[in-house]
Amino acid sequence: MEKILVTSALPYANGPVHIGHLAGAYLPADIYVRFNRLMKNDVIYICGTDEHGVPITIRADEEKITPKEVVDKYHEMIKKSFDAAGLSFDNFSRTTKPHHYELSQRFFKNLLENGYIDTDTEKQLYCPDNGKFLPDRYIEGICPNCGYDKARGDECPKCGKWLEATSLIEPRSKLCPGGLILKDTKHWYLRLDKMQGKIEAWIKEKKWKDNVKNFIMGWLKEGLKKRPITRDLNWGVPLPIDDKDASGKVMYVWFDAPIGYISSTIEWAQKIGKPDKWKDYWFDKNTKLVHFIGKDNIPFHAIVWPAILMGQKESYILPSEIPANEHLTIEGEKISTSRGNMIYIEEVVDNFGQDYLRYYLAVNSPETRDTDFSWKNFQSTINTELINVFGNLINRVVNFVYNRFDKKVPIFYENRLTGYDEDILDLIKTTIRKVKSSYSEFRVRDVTKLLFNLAKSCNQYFQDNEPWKMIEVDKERVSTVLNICFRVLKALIILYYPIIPGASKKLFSIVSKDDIESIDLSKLEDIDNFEGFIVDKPEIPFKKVEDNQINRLLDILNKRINKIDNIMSENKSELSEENKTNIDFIDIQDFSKLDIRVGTVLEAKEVENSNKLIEMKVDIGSEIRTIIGGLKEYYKPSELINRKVIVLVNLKPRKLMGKTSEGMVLAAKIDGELKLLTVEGIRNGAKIS
Ligand code: B3M
Ligand code: ZN
Repeated sequence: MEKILVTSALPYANGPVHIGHLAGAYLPADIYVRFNRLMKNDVIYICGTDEHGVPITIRADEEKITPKEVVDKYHEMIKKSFDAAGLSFDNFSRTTKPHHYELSQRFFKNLLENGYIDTDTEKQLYCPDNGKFLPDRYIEGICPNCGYDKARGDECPKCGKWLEATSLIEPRSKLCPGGLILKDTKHWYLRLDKMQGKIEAWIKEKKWKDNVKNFIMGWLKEGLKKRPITRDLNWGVPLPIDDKDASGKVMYVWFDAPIGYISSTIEWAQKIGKPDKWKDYWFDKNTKLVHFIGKDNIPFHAIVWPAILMGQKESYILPSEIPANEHLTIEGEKISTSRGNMIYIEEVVDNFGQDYLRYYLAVNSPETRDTDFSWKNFQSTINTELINVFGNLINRVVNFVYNRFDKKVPIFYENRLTGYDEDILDLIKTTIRKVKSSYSEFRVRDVTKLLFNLAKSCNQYFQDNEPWKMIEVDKERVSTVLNICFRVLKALIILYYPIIPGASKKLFSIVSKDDIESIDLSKLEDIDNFEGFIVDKPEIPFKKVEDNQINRLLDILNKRINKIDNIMSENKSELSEENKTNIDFIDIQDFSKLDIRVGTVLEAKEVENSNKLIEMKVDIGSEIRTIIGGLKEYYKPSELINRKVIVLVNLKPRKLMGKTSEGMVLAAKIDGELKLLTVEGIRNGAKIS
């Protein structure tokens, strides 16, 4: 029996989670955990929300609430979404719990006393306007590595490089328009440089996925450098030291967050009434520690976190495996909460239940490369694999036994086996073996392929044997065929359990009187003959995914993205919360590109065959422009004439309903009402700046 401690990255409690999160670090972990529970391994699954750091304070600023209110709100929301997806954590904690603070402070002290933390004074970016050192997430600039102009102060979202804010070219504040200056500040540093040798030696023996190993090797080759692990912020774990310079500073979120894996385990032990039980995992060299993460989190888990553990006084175990997944895209495009290109977990679960979501994300697991979630493909995958193949197999096999064999799994005539029968029996055995190794090596996509193949082969076997015909001719033969089909069903139902636990649990009643969770998969190498077993006719938990459901969901997604080439009535205020809050700052230079002027509407008429557009002639001082706008729902043409308006005059001319529009009249929209912007007492042609 193996002892396994599984974790999923602690999601920041700064916003809802979506299917991209699920596919990356959560579903693969839950599948692995459920598999190991069936193997009767000693496995616990630990997680919680990451409640510190600048992502939280940024969100608090945006929502105009306190950081505490932010984390309370999103902790609950995230937990609910994870429940909806069927994630079976043994404990789901929070990094704002008092015992987490204590533990993090103990970790810090140990490192300090062991010489792995020291202080340094460095110049950091300071905002004179609000009198503060700016946390790196509040800073943006050009990536020194790849030139991307929206690199963040901590990392570049484009090339993935971990950055220091001071290394950004032309750094700017996300909060203030004013410039930043460099100023001395004292911070505490983790001496990764002192740990290079230890880490190298430890990593050498690891057989990790290429994406993880390559990343780390790159870092090690550059040479590890000491990293500041404190921040000028008032939200986080206070430093456990008596030093006037420590005030106003807290631990860097990436220092305390992984310690959350331990504090959540401690909480679990307390909850089950065995307060010391966490030590059985964290201090036992035989524990396999498996961290499921998204690829962005590799450096922290493969280098910084092990270093923190190595520098302790107690001997904690180190990560054994770090399965890091690539990204999920949606409808071929990068997931982006600010653009609205994402799908919430509940959107899928509320419409189709958790099993379909889990199944599709398992088939499409971004294990070795980015994979895509597309609604149409979701529909065809579910309808083909779960309905037409697996569901159909269950139906026809169960119905046949019900109607022709008096609800009993029929007799297996061993001395009459054909080569075909033996092939299927073999396939059951090899599938069981291969599925087990795929699950234990984090290859869930392979599992789905193996199981689909077994179901398909069995369908074909049923078909080829024509039991509905043969039953009149040779009942013994048909009896054997159906017996074998039943073994396949049993194998499929058990082996699918980690992926679609809800469906498997229900379906298991067809082939057993026990609970599926009582199976010991480690002992299962074949499916025994269970002839005579009385079959329970189940309600098949699979319903076809219909076109209208998919079209509606596609529509919702598209509306959210609001791709629609907007005429002037584009309505930002109706967009989702994210659009309101994730401000994409521009420079004054960007703004000055807009040529906006005062004008007067001289003529206005409806555009033929359009239920939105009105064509106007607008005097902008120097000339008269034809401008077409989506105003019909809000204004009669006659109401527009003689109005003073604000016109964007250097917008590229566009064709709308066959007519060219030479500019845009500005308007504001709120609560479904649109109002033209207007001015008084300013001459046409006056430039707005
Ligand atoms: N909260 C980053 C993330 O959610 C971070 C993970 C912490 S794991 C200890 O991607
Ligand atoms: Zn970059």
